[in-house]
Amino acid sequence: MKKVITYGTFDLLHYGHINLLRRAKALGDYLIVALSTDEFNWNSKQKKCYFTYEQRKQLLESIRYVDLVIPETCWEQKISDVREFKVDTFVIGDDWTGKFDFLKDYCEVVYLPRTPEISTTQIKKELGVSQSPADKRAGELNNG
Ligand code: C2G
Repeated sequence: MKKVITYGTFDLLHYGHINLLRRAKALGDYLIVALSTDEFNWNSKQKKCYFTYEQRKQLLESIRYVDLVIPETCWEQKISDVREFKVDTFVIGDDWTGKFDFLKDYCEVVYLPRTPEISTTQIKKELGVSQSPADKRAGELNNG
């Protein structure tokens, strides 16, 4: 069984996330999603999620491509995750290209093209939801 892992916040789940998860699953037989906890999002990504970890976990677990959801509590857990779950392939969007090449010593590393026109930050902005520092920065980058 070929095992794939990916990491993310997946807040306000949208079709860009689904496109990523569908393509990630197509690379193997079993897809693990390491879902950023509320604490990790706030402390390490300055992201304030609309949905709690438990709500985001429930949404991900209802997706046919997802086989297991585990918590992502820190940047440093990836190597131990790959080893513990005997992962063959690490997958993430190409906004992270190069950032996780160190995992090539442990598994295949694949950066997939993002779905360009949609993002949680954009949704929040268009709905007039108050933005966290990370949201503001992402918005500036998108408009840069
Ligand atoms: N994504 C995508 N297309 C979009 C939006 C997101 O392909 N329009 C992908 C991202 O590239 C990522 C996944 O969906 O692979 C989840 O995106 P986020 O929830 O924004 O996750 P991120 O904050 O990038 O967290 O340790 C890694 C981090 O936890 C990744």
